[in-house]
Parts: sequence; C-alpha cells; structure tokens
Amino acid sequence: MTSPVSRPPATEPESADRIAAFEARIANGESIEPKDWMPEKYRQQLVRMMSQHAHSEVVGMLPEGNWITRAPSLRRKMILLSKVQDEAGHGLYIYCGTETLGVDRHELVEQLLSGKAKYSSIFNYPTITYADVGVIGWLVDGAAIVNQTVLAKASYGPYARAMIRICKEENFHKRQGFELVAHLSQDGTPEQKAMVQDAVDRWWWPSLMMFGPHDKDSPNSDSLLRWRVKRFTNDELRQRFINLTIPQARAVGLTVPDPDLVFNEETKNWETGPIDWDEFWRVVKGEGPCNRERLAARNKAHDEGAWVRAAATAYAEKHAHRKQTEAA
Ligand code: BYC
Repeated sequence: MTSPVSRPPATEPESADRIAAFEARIANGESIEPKDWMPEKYRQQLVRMMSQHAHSEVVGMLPEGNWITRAPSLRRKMILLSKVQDEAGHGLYIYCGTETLGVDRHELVEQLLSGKAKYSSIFNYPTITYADVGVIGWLVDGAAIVNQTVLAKASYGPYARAMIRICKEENFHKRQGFELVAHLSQDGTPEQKAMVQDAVDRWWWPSLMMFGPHDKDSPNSDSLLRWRVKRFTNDELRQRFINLTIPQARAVGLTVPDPDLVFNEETKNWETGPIDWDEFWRVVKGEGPCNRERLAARNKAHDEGAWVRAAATAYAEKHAHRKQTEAA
C-alpha cells in the first residue's frame, strides 16, 4: 500500500467511544464531511483509494489520447478530444477531494511520477486500432460506471459528490463508445467488423480485472465495506458488469473471448471462465505491456508543463500582492 502522506491538523485522539460514535453515524447513513472527526485508518483508506482513482483518470487519458491526431473524421476527433479532456477534469475533482483529507496534491503526483503509486491496471494495455477507442468507451467506461455509481453513495461526502458529477460524464463516454462499436460492427466493412471484434477480444479480460482481485484476495474490502466507502464487493460489481454487458455484445453481433461463458438459469448470472490473476498482478506490479511507456509519458508531460505551473503561480502571487496593496 502507498504510504499515507501529509497529515491533517491534529484532531482529537481516537478512543473506543469516539470510534463507536463515528461508526454509528455511518450505520445511520450520514455523510462524513472534511471537518468531522474520523479515525486515522478511515482517512488513510480514503487517501489510498481516492489518489489511485485520481491517478487512473489522469493516466487513463493516454491510451485514447494516442488517437486524437488520427481520428477518422472531425466529428470523431471532437468527441474524443472532449472525452479525454473530461478525464483530466475527473482527475482534478478527485485530487481536490483528497486535499480535503489534509493531503498535499503535489505529494500524490510525485508518487505517481516516481512509480510508487498504483493506478488502474486497465491503462497499461495498448490502443492498437481506432476500434479500441470505441471498446474503451463501452467496456472501460462501462465498468467504471458500475463501480462509480455505487461510490456516489460512499460515506465520505466530497468523494460521493465528485462521483455524481463524474458518472454523468462517464455515461456520455460509454454511449459514444457503444455508438462507435455498434457502427463498426453493424455498418462496417468486413475489415472493420474484424477490427472491432479483435478490440473486444483484447479488452474483455482486462476490463473484468478493473474491479480488483477476487473478494478472498481483497485485503481492503472489509474495512471499506464496514465504513460504507464500498457498498458492494469486487466480485459483486464485476458480476453486475458482466450481466449488463453480455446482452449488449450480443445485440451488436459481438462475442467475448471466453469459451466457458454460460448463463446460469437459476441465478440469472452470466458465469465466466477463470480470470488470469497472474496477468493482473504482473500489470499491477509494473510489468504490463505499457507500464513503462505510461509513466514516461506522464513524466514528460509534467516536465513540459513546468512553465505553465510557474506562470500560474506567478500570476496568483501578483494578484494576491495587488489585493494586499489595495487593502492596505
Ligand atoms: N488496478 O483490496 P483490493 C476511468 C490493488 S478511471 C490496479 O480489492 P480496493 C477512466 C488495490 O489498490 C476509474 N490496482 O483494493 C479513465 C490494492 O493495492 P494497495 C478507475 C488494483 O481498494 C480514463 C490491491 O490491489 N476507477 O474510469 O478495496 C478513461 C488489493 O485490492 C486494481 C477507480 O479507481 C486495479 N484494477 O478495491 C476511461 C475506482 N484493483 O492499495 C475510463 C475506485 C485492485 O492495498 N477504486 N488493485 O497496495 C475502487 O473502487 C477500488 O479501489 C478497487 C480496488 C475496486 C479498484
């Protein structure tokens, strides 16, 4: 786990009574706000999860951003540009959310750039054809919506509120992705149909891995569920996503690369074959197909943006100084 970073101003010490009162508030469905007392472990878990989420949004701009200059039409370029720009905004909202927990955003960004921080495994796979843009919108944003719709009811107010806004935009992302996928698979040439099926074949399993390890291998779930940051387990949300997505694939004549996929009439669940967890952990530990490329791209963008940050700081200082002089 990434070590928790800067601390909030000293709060009243933890005691069994205080923790019991805190947990009673959560059980009562109350929202925890930045100035409320919270156990240090709750704060640390939120910083861990929210910072990983913010990093994922920012790194998540890279695979699709790769196609902005090669979008096949002006319409597709405009859609892709605004989607990628939305992801930057999502990163910002969530970084702001972590700051309400007394964390310095620069420290978090430093952890990402140095390779210490985790971000979603999904963004370490390459985008080989334009069909990947559609499939990412459909599957990756689709998975994110399933996860984040529930996080919109998380016990920590600033995170939950950020999720409400983000989910609205993710819905647009998913729909543009599915529209592109449907267009290629239904109206496309045989080559385009093959291209979109190939993209589904490559993104299907990594999308299922986005939900995290099986519940029995998920060390953080117990406390997150108890504190109602998570409302459902990794496996429950993964199953919900599978059940939603298989009918969509069928509707546009696509298949998922799983010979063991079967519909269980009793449970009404689509049951998949085994997920390759070795691959998942390799990617999480930095050995995925694009981990190094993604970190190099983020570092390059950060270095090249130094002058923008310096200019913004100088501008803010100039205005603060002017205000002070006017007030004097
Ligand atoms: N990738 O105990 P567990 C987007 C780590 S971006 C990498 O189950 P937890 C988009 C986990 O961190 C939206 N690492 O963890 C953007 C933990 O390690 P540490 C991304 C993973 O937190 C651009 C360890 O494995 N969404 O939508 O209870 C374009 C054990 O796991 C992953 C979010 O970030 C993974 N997939 O549950 C398009 C959602 N899974 O920290 C789209 C917010 C697990 O103990 N996050 N790990 O060292 C969550 O909901 C939860 O954090 C997770 C994991 C379900 C991901």
